[in-house]
Amino acid sequence: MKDSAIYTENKSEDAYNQLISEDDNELRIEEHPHLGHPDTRHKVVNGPSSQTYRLTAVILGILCTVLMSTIIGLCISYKGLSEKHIVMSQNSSETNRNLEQLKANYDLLTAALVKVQKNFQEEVSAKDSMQIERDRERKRKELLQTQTEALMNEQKNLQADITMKEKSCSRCPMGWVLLQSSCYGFSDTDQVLSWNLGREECKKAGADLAVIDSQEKQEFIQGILMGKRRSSTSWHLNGYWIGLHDVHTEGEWKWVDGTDLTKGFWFDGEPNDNYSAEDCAATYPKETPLKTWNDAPCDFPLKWICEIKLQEP
Ligand code: MMA
Ligand code: CA
Repeated sequence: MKDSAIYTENKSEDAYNQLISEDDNELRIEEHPHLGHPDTRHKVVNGPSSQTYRLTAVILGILCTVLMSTIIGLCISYKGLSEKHIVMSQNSSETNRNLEQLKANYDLLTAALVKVQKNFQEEVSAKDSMQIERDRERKRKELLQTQTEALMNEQKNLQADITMKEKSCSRCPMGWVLLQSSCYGFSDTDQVLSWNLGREECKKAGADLAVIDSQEKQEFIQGILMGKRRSSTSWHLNGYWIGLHDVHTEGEWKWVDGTDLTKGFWFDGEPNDNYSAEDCAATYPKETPLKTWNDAPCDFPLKWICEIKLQEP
């Protein structure tokens, strides 16, 4: 039985070897005496073609293995990369969302910054305006201060003047006017007298005819006479006797207080001692306040000016 089987098997192997030989004359399969199966019992023999196949198969096997490994490796890598990609996509979405949020925040902040800048600008403008207004107020205040000081000064001077005038005026007769330390009285408008009679009237009031021995007195009295002037009356009838004469020596003018004339305020061409009969001096209301005197006859009827010299307080 066993031998029969081996025979059958040998028969089959022969057919197989023959078939192979028919297909390829270069390939020979040798029976292996120790192994029962053709795959293990035969080997490719007889020549380089068999070796080439084997080598090719080995190489192909290796290549397949490498390829498989590579494919597996690539699959693993791909899987890893896919996972990474998913994670990165998720991260990217998150990042995009964050970026959008940041952009929105940036826009909000920019708007807020613009608003703050605008407010700041307005505040600066308001501050500048206030500064200008404050400077203006300060200047106004300084001006008012200066004016107040000036007014206070003036008030002080006026008060002093009033005090002095009250002191002096109280010592002048009613209707007389004060200059420095003298009271001056003017005769009534419609009354005229000779130089001597006019002087008498002054003496009745404790005075004498006026001594006008300074420019200030001359101007002061002229101011008063211009106020009393009557335009209808002839100028030479509108004069006022003053305390000056040259009755003793022609041309030597003396004041009633005994002093000599040092400076006169004569009209042009005066004193002219007209008709050699003019020894008394009078003053007239004239437009030229420093040229108002004339010598006239002493018995000529004129108005007069009296003076009371006050004692210094
Ligand atoms: C003239 C002139 C004077 C003189 C008067 C007298 C009008 O002026 O001669 O010098 O004193 O007359 O009235
Ligand atoms: Ca004269």
